[in-house]
Amino acid sequence: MTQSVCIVGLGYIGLPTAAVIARSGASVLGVDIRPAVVDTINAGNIHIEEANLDSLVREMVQAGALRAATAPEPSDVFILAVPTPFTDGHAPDITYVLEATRSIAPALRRGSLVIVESTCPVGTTEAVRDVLRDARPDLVFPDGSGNAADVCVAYCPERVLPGKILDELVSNDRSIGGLSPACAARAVAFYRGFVAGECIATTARAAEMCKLVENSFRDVNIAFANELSVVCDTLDLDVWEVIRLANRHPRVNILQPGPGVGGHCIAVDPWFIVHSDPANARLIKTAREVNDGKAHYSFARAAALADANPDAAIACLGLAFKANIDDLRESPALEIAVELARKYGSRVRVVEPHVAALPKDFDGTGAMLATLDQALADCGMLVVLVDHNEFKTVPAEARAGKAIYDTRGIWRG
Ligand code: SAJ
Repeated sequence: MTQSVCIVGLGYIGLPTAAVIARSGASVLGVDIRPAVVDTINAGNIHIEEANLDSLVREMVQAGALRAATAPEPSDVFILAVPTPFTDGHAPDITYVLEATRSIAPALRRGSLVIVESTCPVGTTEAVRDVLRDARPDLVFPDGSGNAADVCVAYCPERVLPGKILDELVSNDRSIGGLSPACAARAVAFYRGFVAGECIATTARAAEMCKLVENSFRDVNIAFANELSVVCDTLDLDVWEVIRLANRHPRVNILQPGPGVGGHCIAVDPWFIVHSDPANARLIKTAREVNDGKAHYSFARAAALADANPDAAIACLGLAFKANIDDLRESPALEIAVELARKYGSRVRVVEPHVAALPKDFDGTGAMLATLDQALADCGMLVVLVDHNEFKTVPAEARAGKAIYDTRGIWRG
């Protein structure tokens, strides 16, 4: 019998996951509280930008393997893929996960498998189980004693890279943590239906921590590169040249500096570890501060260049949090461009080929969205904030004679 799968949250993770599972032969219902998103998907279209996702979603919707709705329906498998933001004090906010949990509770049946994919602080899968147990006293849930449960509950973090999501959903290994060994085994069997990478069973708590550790590892390593970039500025050295040379050592592999770290993952998840043990997560916290500080530093350097070139219009190249995507969440490029727009108003042109209009943050500043060609023609100052392909290929003649601050090192030499 065709397996039915209900995925709650149709964002950057939920929608591609829904499409890939539909392609594996399951009958998939995607759930989102935003009616416009549901309508878009049911029409065979998508509301986010991700390589090759549009054609896969269209194909799956047309084949009847994928449909969307605003509420869950009884299913064999439920996947929660909703956001976990943090509060002002950097404390994790799992409200959306718990709301999504409550929304699936009435649709659970004996034999259902519930999987949390959202990035979560350690202990969240147990909290999800507790919410389900309260809502469904007619069903038995795993209690940690190895009891015979009616419903399996597991945690399996996504680890896909935006821009390569469809490939990595299939090829990456997965850490799959159950609230019992039986839950883990059941979830492993489910993921093996569409994952070519290895599916490794563990506990829910270890899988929750594993996800946070992966992104913290990257954040710490990017912080090292960003700290080096500031030190190299002090010493009047080209940091990209220094890193290129150091990386010739067989055991050195330094990442690339930039204007800071963005996105809803690496700029957020390390705080979940810090919050769980502030006294000991010192390096992780410092890395966050170094990366956030790099955005302030980049703004200050751009502002100094703007002040030294008072007649130049200023082109901010890129708003996205990284190259060749449309995602502006936690983007240092957006933060820097907005600050420049607030300070220099109509001198500022913003070039972001992946958005159709300037975000609201620019309202009232006087800054304008421009094409790359317009900005190159009009602006005497260029600030590279994102290494989009379009920017990398700007010829040297088009940049000649302009004041340039290149936070990504794309125009070296
Ligand atoms: N960045 C640098 N220098 C680098 C690499 C990245 O400044 O050398 C910056 C980017 O410009 C961006 C930020 O870091 O602002 C994050 O970009 P990213 O490409 O490192 O990662 P994300 O946020 O797109 O995806 C990460 C991935 N995690 C890891 O590589 C450990 C991905 O596998 C996760 O699935 C994703 O977070 C997630 O959803 O958690």
